[in-house]
Amino acid sequence: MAQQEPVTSTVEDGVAVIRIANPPVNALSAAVRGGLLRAAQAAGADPAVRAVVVAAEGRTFIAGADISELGKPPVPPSLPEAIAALESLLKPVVAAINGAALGGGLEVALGCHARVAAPAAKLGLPEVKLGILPGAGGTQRLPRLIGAVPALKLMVAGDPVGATEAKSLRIVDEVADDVLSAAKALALRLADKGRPTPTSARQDTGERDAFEAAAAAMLKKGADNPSIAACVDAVRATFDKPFDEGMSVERAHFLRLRDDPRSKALRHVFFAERAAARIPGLPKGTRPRPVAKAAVIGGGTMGGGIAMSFANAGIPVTLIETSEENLQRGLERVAGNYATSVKRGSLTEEARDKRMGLIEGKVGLEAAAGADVVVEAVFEEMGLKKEIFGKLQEIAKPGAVLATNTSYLDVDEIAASTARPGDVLGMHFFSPANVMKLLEVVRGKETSPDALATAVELGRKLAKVPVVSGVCYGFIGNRMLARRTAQAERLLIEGAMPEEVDAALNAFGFRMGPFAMSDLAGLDIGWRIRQATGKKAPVADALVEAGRLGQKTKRGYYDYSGDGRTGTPDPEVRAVIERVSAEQGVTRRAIPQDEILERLLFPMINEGARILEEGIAARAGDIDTVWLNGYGWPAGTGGPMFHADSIGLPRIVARLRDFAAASGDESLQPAALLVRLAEEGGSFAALDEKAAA
Ligand code: T1G
Repeated sequence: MAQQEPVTSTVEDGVAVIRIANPPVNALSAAVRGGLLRAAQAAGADPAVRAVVVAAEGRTFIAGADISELGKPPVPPSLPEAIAALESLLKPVVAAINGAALGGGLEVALGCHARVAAPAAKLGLPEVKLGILPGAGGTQRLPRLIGAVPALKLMVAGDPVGATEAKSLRIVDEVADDVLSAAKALALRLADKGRPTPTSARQDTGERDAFEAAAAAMLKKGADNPSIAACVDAVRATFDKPFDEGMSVERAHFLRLRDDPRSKALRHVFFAERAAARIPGLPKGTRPRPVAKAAVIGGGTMGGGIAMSFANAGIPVTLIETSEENLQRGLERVAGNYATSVKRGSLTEEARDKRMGLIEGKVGLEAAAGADVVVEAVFEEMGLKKEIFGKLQEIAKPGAVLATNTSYLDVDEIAASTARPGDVLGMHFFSPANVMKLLEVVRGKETSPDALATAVELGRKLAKVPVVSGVCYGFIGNRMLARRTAQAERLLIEGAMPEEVDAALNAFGFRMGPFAMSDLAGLDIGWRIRQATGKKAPVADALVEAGRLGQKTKRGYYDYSGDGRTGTPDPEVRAVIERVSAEQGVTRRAIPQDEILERLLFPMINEGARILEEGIAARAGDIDTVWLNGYGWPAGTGGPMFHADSIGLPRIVARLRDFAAASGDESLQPAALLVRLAEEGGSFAALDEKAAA
């Protein structure tokens, strides 16, 4: 099949319309850059052309550089060259921004002499989220267009703004429904005025003092983010240096950051999150079922948060409880959460009212009858769940997806309690459910392909990051977490203190270590699970028995008698830990921070390898996506499996063998897959690539 030219050009009423068509998102591949450059030159040379419009086909304007090209040797022409060719034309060039103009896409638009945006367009410089900075003049042109402070704010936040805000920031000149016609008209009006002034020729970027103050605040807040420092440095050049020199400053930072492991990890995260939404092995033509209405069973913290997620996405939802009293409590909690957002200024009262209006409270399971998807979020008790699913079989309408929010229980056993196991799956939300991005979609052995596709698509609609997991105890995330939890407890018994264990993970980039986390969640949660499964954790059990349940009792692994939120080490905890060590006949030793870190992370990676070899997760990238979005894994290291590749699998295998030998714990022996990859010189990334091919 002949490849369609990604950039075409036609002359209409004296206006050369340069059209970019590079599905799915018009990324700026080498072919697009080359096409833009040639089209700009042709428009310049054509005497019939008075003005130029840069337009794009499809939903987006341009989503930026092709992220997959960032790790490869550059192919000319560079994007700055293509943009310079547009900007230096003596005829006015107007961007017709029909949809998202992100990164290099916005930089193309900034190289034009004016911009028209559709009302739904989004404009932004998200490069910091990829560990880089705008690399095609964004740091030099945007400050010259709108001032250094607002420009810096936009690139440091990385979040796009809508067309109206872009207009008030003066990024766009006009907002119009028919961007192409409006851009053509504007281009011709500009042509009447003579030679356009390129943005790069302007010099005033605002008050230096105001810039330095804003920059200092951003540097302080993002001290661990090298992209922010680079943005500040490049924007500062707009005060001190002519455009071309500023471009060199930007370029130097761009190349350095692009080749940094942090940016490689963040690019992996971008693609892993998107790949996770592709379900392997779905029969061709599988279509998700339509979801117009939802029901959530259980108005506790979890159920309320899930109901909010539906309402936030504009899907009407019925929140179901067993009594009027419980229902009122649940609805009040939801209202309270929304009130906090309104108070913080992150939600308007109008939006709040609209969302609350989408949540209807009802007593009794019968209220699930009209829903296309029912999410059960009651206690973690198999008997209760089976009873509910048994009843739902009668109540729910045919074809409704029946989801359980269980975090540990066997979804197949729950499915077996209905006569329609094909409709049953897990939708495991993370707390707080209205905030946390991760959604584990648990595929039972009977789950039908279209029910699965429905849950994954719904997850994306709810603005979650869905990841499909097979059925096993704890699914992907909690199964790996259990390994870390067990090691954290062992480290205490062998000689570490909670603050040392937490500090090791903080230094790695987790905002919370396992013990601070446990104090926040409540030690009774783990205790109840251990009671149910017959497992023991002597230190944790002793703390629970001493009434130390965490922040809620002001005492857990730490003491919270101060402000109730900041824990300090507690001699009583030390005494408990030392007593347990003595009871177990362990001679305590000082454990270095790097050993603590390896002891916490490598057994998790090992469990991840088992999860992969058992087919519970389809890709290593799915496991990374789970940990990045549900457990606070620092994005700059790409997730546990990407991190394993960076360390080198042979080292991980060797260390796991050391740990197994030292402890006698055979579960620490490296997984067969890990050993095989290490011996072959393979990697998890290569394994994923092979699976995708
Ligand atoms: N490069 C390569 N592939 C991309 C891409 C990109 N920039 N953007 C999207 N895709 C793929 C994505 O992997 C997916 O593929 C498909 O397109 C649909 O995406 C010089 C260096 C535009 C808001 O960071 O934010 O410019 O999984 O599922 O929800 O300064 O994509 O189907 O195979 O996300 O409708 C900066 C990234 C680049 C924007 C659309 N730009 N993209 O969202 O679809 S760096 C970005 C997005 C840069 C310059 C620098 C979103 C979207 P597949 P999707 P969507």
